[in-house]
Amino acid sequence: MVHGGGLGSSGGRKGWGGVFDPVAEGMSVDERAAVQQRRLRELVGRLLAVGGVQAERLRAAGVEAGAAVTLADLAELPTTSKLDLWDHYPFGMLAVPREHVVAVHGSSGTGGRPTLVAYTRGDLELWAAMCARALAAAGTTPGSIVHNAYGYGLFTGGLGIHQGAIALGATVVPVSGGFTQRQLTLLRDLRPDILTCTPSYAVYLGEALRAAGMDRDGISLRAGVFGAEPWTDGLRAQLEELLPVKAVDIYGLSEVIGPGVACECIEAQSGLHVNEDHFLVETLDIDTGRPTAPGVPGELTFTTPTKQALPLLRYRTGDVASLDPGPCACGRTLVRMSKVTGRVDDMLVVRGVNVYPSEVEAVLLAHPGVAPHYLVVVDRRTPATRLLVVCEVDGETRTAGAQTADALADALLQRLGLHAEVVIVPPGTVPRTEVGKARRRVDWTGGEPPLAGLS
Ligand code: DLL
Repeated sequence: MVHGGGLGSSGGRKGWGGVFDPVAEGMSVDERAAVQQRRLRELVGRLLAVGGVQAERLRAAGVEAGAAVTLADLAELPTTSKLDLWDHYPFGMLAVPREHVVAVHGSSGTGGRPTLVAYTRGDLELWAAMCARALAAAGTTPGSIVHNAYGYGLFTGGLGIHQGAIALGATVVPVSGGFTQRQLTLLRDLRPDILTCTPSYAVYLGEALRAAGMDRDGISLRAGVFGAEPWTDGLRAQLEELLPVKAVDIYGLSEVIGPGVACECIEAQSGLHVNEDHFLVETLDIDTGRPTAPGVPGELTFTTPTKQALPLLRYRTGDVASLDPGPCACGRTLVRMSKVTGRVDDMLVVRGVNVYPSEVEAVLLAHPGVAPHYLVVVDRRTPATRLLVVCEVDGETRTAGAQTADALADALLQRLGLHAEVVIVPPGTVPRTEVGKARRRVDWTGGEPPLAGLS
């Protein structure tokens, strides 16, 4: 199945310096704008023809079939958000008959309402090409061996990178997450050159390799493609020390396609090239909703004109970053986004799992004796992020302290799919908010504990 001009006008195979799609990734800004405008117009026409919430919003904004929408009009078009996907869960926003969907994926941590996304065969091809671009940007070649330790399953990380490695012609080792001893054996025996996983798991693996006595020079890896959670340049330095890799950042989200929306190049390691021929990117001012200028942080917002099953117009991601249209040492002309610097809502990403403080609250308050005073502490002092849930309980429950903490930890694991350490504190310990919004979460990046008694 073809996407507009195809996945790559070059046929999408290896080109200059290991670039997967030299034509698409290196075209002039004007040429790309022409491609984007054509695709945007097709998308608007398609959404109007299919009907549904996006069509209603377009019509309400005065856009009818046949409208000569230009790129300059993008900022005036209606937006979409996670709420729309939840409201139309599971298949209410499909732009194709359900039978054309060959796979579904989704994101974790949303409790009873997973964010479910759907792919046609063509969407899977597009996704594979996007991940192949990202892997190639990290120095992966058709002869590479990719140790893929992103989780396989509903999460997009494992299967997205898997298909991308195959599209590139590399050898993929679908090791998925966990079973670290087995991972060490495979790293030793298969001698992969590329590691793909979350940055926190990369630290874990690196430390396990060290503990197993494998010396750094004996490790075959030379690049790591790390994403699915926020990480800093400080962690990049630590990772490059721990493992013999150049570490690059890969960004994506299920709603847009999964991994492969943007990736750093190994030449510059400085900003993530957005595959903007397929994912039109804007950064929106959080207060006004208007596009911010290059270099000014705003909410990353993507339009996916070539996706078939679930095309989204101006999807507001909640992730904050800035854009840099300037030239890059690698020769790609694709705009670069900064690392994600934060979220507009209070969603946390802990070890690759999305956590909403509101879900933590739901679990806590479902337990008799737990008071509505809690604090979610994300301990980021070390790369192996810990999630601490501090809560108060009434006197009677307090005598059952350890049992309550264990029961809550179990319930949180069930709901979030993530291990949290529950700390029960005496009544009155968690700070109260008298004015403005309650502060339910704290990022502990160093210094004194945010609450007495935490360690
Ligand atoms: O995390 C897709 C992915 C898989 C990206 C593997 C990269 C590698 P979701 O589970 O839907 O999809 O979570 C998406 O994770 O909105 C961000 O908040 C966060 N995120 C993803 N990549 C990065 C990154 C995948 N490189 C949510 N830096 C996004 C910071 C990231 N945050």
